Amino acid sequence: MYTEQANILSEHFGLKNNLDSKVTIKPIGNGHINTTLLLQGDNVPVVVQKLNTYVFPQPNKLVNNSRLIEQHLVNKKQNNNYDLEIIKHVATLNQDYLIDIKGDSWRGLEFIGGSYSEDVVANVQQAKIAANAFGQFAAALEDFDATQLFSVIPDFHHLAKRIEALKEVVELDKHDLVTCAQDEVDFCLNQQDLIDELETLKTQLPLRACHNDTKINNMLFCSKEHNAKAVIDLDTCMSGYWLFDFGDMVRTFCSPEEEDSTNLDNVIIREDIFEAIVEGYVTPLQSLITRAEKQSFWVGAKVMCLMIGVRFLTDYLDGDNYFSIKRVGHNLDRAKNQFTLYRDLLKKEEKLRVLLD
Ligand code: ADP
Ligand code: GN1
Ligand code: MG
Repeated sequence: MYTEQANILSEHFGLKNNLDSKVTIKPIGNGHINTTLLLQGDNVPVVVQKLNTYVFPQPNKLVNNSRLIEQHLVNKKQNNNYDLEIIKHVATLNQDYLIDIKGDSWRGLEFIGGSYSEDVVANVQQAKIAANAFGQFAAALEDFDATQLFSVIPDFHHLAKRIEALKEVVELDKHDLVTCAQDEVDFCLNQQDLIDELETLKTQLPLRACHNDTKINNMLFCSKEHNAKAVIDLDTCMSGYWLFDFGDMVRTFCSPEEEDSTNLDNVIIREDIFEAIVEGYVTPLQSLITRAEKQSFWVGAKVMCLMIGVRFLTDYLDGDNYFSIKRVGHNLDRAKNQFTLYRDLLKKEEKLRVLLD
């Protein structure tokens, strides 16, 4: 697979010393959006990504956004104000950052070797390390002017609009699937209180430059030391509220099961992991974060567990156009999993909320 593209890309990136040099290409990671592959020729390997233009219709704007963040972090690092490695774009020999191959948009990223990503957090220590990395990333963007960023996905974390989108696909029911998910649909359409709570909160919080996709596999651990190596997947960096970044960590770190697990009895919020996220994330933000912001994290946790479930459910009913799937009903499984997690979060409110005081 992708042999032709591998040859074209390796020429653009100058990875072959001779015409008959061999290149290899293989998939890496478990991202749901782009196609991510490791390309190896005679020289250093390059991560190549076929950008998902259904999700990101203007890939040049996306690359431009990530490169602005990249440059900001490089400056920080030069001044010893950022310790992590930085995910950097690789220019082609013609100094381009996007390559068109048969209508597909490809880009190159420096491979961050000696690293691994996780899909499930193994223990408290790992949660603290990862949350701390996302906290360092957020702190480093504190003086970044987020108005420079193009809104690659407008209203990305707008719960009310996500529920409206669900209503639309339910009304259309193009694939005759609503009956397979009626309980889940009813559950989502009954969440007006959370929508209202979020809208009120937003008026009281500072807008920040956010990562917006702080799931556990969007950071890399060091293979040797098992400490944090890099925050990656900067595609959705846009202005927003830290509560969403906190919430997405809760959503993806706290469950001992993968996001698509159908073993719903095991889908729970691990309280000690929640506590580790608070400590890990807030420590680097100590001098920046407001009290209201820290308290808003509870709403962030609820919103993200529910909202990503709503998005999976919407995509299921819409015919699986957005998230990559590996089996029929995959998005419905993911949605059920997220709603289970959301319900467990609500059950544990009393114990968890105090950790944010
Ligand atoms: P998606 O947008 O589809 O989620 P990501 O940019 O998150 O794509 O990449 C998917 C996975 O590929 C990551 O979770 C990580 O495991 C791996 N990966 C991506 N970029 C790099 C890199 N530069 N170095 C090492 N691994 C990477
Ligand atoms: C997608 O790209 P990836 O796999 O890191 C999605 C996130 C969802 C996540 C659910 C651009 O993240 O918003 O929370 O799947 N990214 C985009 O796992 O929609
Ligand atoms: Mg990703």
